[in-house]
Amino acid sequence: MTTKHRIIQVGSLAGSPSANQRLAERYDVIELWKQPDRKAALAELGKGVTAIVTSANFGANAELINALPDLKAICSWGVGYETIDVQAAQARGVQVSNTPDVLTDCVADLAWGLMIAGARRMGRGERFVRAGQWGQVHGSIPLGQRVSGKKLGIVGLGRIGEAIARRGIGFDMQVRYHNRRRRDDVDYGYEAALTDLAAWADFLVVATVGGPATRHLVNREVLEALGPRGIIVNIARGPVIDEAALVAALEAGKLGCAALDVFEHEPKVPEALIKSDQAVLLPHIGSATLETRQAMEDLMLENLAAYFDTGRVITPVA
Ligand code: 8YV
Repeated sequence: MTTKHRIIQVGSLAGSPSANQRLAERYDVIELWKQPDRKAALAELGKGVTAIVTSANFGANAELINALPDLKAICSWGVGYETIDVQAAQARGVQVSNTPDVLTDCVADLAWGLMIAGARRMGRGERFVRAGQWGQVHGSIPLGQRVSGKKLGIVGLGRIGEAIARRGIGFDMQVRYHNRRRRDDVDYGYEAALTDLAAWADFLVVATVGGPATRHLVNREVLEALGPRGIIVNIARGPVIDEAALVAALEAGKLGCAALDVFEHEPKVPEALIKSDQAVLLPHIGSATLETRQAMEDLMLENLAAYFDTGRVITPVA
């Protein structure tokens, strides 16, 4: 009888169709989130653990990594990995994998859903109908804004940013982008200064990575440059936008609309946004389709199995 590899699962992957079950079937899983004393559990059970399964939600910090003397691989469910201490992992020769590509289209689709919902006031219209106001009050909801043919600014032209940009061509939009560096392999216009991109754009879509390097990249100046009719969309990470500045700009009428799937302190959402008709709010569901969550689960499990079979994960983060 072969013994199962011992792994640590940092949190429950309840948003995945069958990840918890498949992990439990294949591996000797220590469910870290169920341990009342995490430090004591690691000291007692950590020896012999060769892999961690996690997600951006749960992360893997240096303390966890260094508490596991036999650790060789960290396999994350999801594309973002700003909460995993990759440096600490690499210093120990631990491989880190994520699940790129498989979620790109669904996240890009959701960005477009938010753009259209924001511009065409779909949330407000839905609330109006559900409240039984249609036919009860004079008129309808305030006029929205046209989407087709407008100017689309992308903050972060990576895989997801590009997929959002491609969809813009189908809507006859002009597309420009801001990145740390100009890309030679795309035809979209480049803006070296984010405020310039915001001043030009009708829609500014945040698709950059999270983490300290991009925290509050979208600040008061950027939001005010986008202007009173401008629409900001975020499908990336909440902290990329200075949320207090966003609320202030909306309240002062200096920004047209915020359509958000992610928040600075999620799952907490500022009361001012909840009350605002200028905001469209979703609970971080960019990748949340059956097909994509299944594909993320499969790729996470394939990375784990590949490490155990060949010594190499398939999609390393760097
Ligand atoms: C996940 C995500 O739902 O992949 C990512 O980086 O943001 C989402 O797809 C979630 O963050 C995993 O924790």
